[in-house]
Amino acid sequence: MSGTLLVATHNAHKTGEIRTILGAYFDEITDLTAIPGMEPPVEDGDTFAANSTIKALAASKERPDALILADDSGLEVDALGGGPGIYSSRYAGEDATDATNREKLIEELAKPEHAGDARTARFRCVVTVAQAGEVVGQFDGAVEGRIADAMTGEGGFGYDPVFIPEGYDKSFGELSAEIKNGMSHRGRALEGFVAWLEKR
Ligand code: ITT
Repeated sequence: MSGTLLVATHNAHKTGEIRTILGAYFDEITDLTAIPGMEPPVEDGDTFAANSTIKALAASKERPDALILADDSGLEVDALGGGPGIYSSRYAGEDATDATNREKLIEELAKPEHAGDARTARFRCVVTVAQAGEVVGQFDGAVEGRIADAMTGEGGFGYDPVFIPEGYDKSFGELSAEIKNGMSHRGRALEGFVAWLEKR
């Protein structure tokens, strides 16, 4: 396969993982750094799928000839009623960073009202593919796991150092990129995309 894939994200970590997973299928994988003046769209959908669609269509409007792939993802924690979910990137507030989001999550689950709660959680990802202003494919993926009591590891990004995938006793921050990508929400959503590409 060949050509360029434009990933509709400002998150360089997502671009990096997507490049690692899809590198063999494209000559080039770029992201929104290739469209410097683009206003980020308002992600006001109430599902991962809706926000993923908003990002894909906004980028497709700017680059109608390009194959666009948007990724909307987040962490659902059962003890928080599925939160932060679609609000994962802003969990610690408007100026949140990956570090403040992780700290807030660990602090929240350490509160007495959550003592004894299950720490089960999952990452979800919805990938939307667009071309010429239309959605041409949508794929999702999830990985089950639990929230650690404290951060471990330096790898990955976002909530990786506090998420321990099912079947492991180490966080995504400690596990290799190869292990993470082979089982992650993003890896699984991209498997659907690859199957679609191969049929196209
Ligand atoms: P774009 O919208 O520009 O793509 P974003 O980082 O704002 O970038 P989202 O709105 O999809 O992306 O928010 C995703 C949130 O979930 C963000 O806080 C991430 O750190 C976190 N997240 C997503 N995938 C993750 C992963 O594989 N490992 C750890 N955290 C992840």
